[in-house]
Parts: sequence; C-alpha cells; structure tokens
Amino acid sequence: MSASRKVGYLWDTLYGWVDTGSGGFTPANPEAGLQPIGHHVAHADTKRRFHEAVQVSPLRKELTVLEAEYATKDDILRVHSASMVDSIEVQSRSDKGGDAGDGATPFGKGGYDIARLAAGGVKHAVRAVLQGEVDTAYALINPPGHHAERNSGMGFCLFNNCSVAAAYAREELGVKRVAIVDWDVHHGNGTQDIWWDNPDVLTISLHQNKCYPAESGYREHNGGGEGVGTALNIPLPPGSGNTVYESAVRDVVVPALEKFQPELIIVASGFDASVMDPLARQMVTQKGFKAMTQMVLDAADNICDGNIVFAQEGGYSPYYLPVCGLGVLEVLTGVETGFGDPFGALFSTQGVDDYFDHQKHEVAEAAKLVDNVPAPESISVS
Ligand code: 3YP
Ligand code: ZN
Repeated sequence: MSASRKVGYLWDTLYGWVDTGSGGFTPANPEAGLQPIGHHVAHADTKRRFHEAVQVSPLRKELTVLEAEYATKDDILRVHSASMVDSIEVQSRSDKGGDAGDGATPFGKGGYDIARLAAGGVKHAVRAVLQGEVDTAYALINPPGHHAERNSGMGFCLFNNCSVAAAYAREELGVKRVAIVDWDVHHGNGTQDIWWDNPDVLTISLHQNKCYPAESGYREHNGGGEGVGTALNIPLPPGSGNTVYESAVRDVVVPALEKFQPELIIVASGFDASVMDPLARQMVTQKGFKAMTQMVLDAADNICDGNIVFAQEGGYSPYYLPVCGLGVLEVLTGVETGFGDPFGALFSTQGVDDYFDHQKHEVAEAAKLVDNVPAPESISVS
C-alpha cells in the first residue's frame, strides 16, 4: 500500500509536556473538597497516545514528518492583544506557571513557549501545504486553541492556533480567503471572535448546543460589520452521532465552503464529539470522523486544489481519541492501518447512526445560513 497523497504530520515531544496541573479540572482545593488527581481531564497523555498509535501503525512510513516551530510573538500578535500575550508570557516565567484567563486554563512554567510551539506547528503545516511540500497535513498540536479570544485565553486554550496560522497565510503567503471548519464538540468562540467582522475569513463551528462556553454558538450569531454571514454556527442536540454530523457537513459545511470559495481550509479537529468523551454528550465514532474527513477533503479538492490543513483541538478520551485520530489519517493517506475500530462493534448497536426529527430540524435550520455566506463576487463589488 502506498499513500494516495503526500500527508504532512507534525508532533513535538513538548506537546506532551503541557502541564495542566494536579487538579481534575480547576486547581485542587481541600476547602472545596477538590482532590488532586494524576490526570487533569485535559492531560497531554491523551494526545501523546494518538501520536504513539501512529508510530506503531503502518501510517508511520506513509506520513511526511514536519518539524514543529515556534510562532514568534509577532505571529501571535496578529490575532491577540499585547496585554493578553504579555500576561501569559510573564506568568510563564514563574516556577508555578499561571492561568490564561478564566481560572480553568492552567499552564506550567514555560507554557508560553509550548503554546507558541503549538501555533507554530499549524503555521508550518499551512506553509508546507501552500508551498507544495506536502499535499495536506495533520498538525497534532497541544495545547488547543479555538476558545482563545483576541483578549483572553479560556477553556484550556492559550493562543488561537488555527487563527495564528490563518493570519500568517493571509499576510505572508499570499492567501486572502480562508475558511476554518471546527468540528470540536465545543463552540469555537475564540475563532469566531477574532474573525467576527472580517469578510475574508469564514468560521464554521459544529458543536453540541449549549455545551461550552455558556450562551455561545447560537445560529443567530452570524458575523458582524463587513463580515455579516461569515460566522456560521451549527449547534447540534446532545446525543448526535455519525449521521447527524455527516448530514451537517454535507448539507451545511460543504455548501458554505463551495459558496465562499476559500483558497485554504483549516480544520479545527477536536475528537470530543466522540461517543466516549467525558466533556460532552455526542455519539460520533471513528466511522463518523472518517466520513467527515472524506467530505471536507473532497470539498478542498473541488474548491482549492486540496489545500486543507488539520489542527488538533480538544478530545479527552485516552481510550478513543487515538482511534478517531487514526481514522482521520487513514482517510488523508488513503491507507488503512488494519486496526479498524476496536470499539466499533460495541457502539454500533447504541444508536450512533440514528437521525431523529429534532436533529434533522437543527441541520435544516443551519442550512439556511448558507444563503448569508458571501460569494467572492459579492465581496469585490462594494
Ligand atoms: C473547558 C472548560 C469546560 C469545558 C472545557 C472544554 C474544552 C474543550 O475541549 N474545548 O474545545
Ligand atoms: Zn472541545
């Protein structure tokens, strides 16, 4: 077997050294009965296990290894305020690290540098794809980024990695129109915030309705100013599985991309919509992630010469995240690992492919938003 396209793959040992502390979620606190625990819910081991699964799979020799690189402070400042970046940089010098803004985004000493390494990983992946070094790429980065807004980190995210890479592509690589497709189960509020009124960056978020953050990701939130129609939210009911997600991609995401005609697509690839994830209540299995990957890959082939880059976001099942991740890489390379989905038989009888009327309704409502997405012509004529 040999890969049908040249797929870049990027991981760095330091991504596995992200220190989320010894609290389970917020810092341990005896007065509140919050016990310390070996694994914070966002412990880096979950993503390291994905990397190690890749290394023992036949994909190892099919992938083109890309080196992580540090995003510069100026790269970060394209999408974040100086006060926010400075706050993280200063706290990062402390032996005990700090928090990126909301009390639930802990980082250890040097966390600023690892966060720059994550953003720089996506930067490199984007450059490698746009310059033809590889056909497509998966940047298995950590910490994640999509909750980080212009002025604050939150929800385990320090810097908005996908946005740093999108801004880099726009300002240094001659690309104007970028689409960011976010299938992490939580709302990509930070990405939406950064590009809210920008008509040249389309942000699409599929997420569990009313999951996280609070009061965020409603369909009615559709972009502002010059960017009306370029923030697209697809909230899905709890309990949504493969068919719901596949339908949302087929009926909303792909038509929106076809209308917007981006030159580059970045996928914010979280695996926390999976049936085993502890931080959400969706039911996507490896099969659903593979189907979504095939659909956005085909869209990229049709729209922008296959210029699509995947960047890791959330995902908290150490058991199942590696399985979902391998599925995405199988589709990108066109090579099967031979591992299949070890949990597939168990979940296949639990309703993971159901598509109920209330779910169809939400997808149909979201599909109406495609009308608001600006086509290139409508932007150039003002
Ligand atoms: C951050 C705090 C509560 C929920 C959690 C979500 C992190 C995540 O995976 N975001 O995409
Ligand atoms: Zn998430």
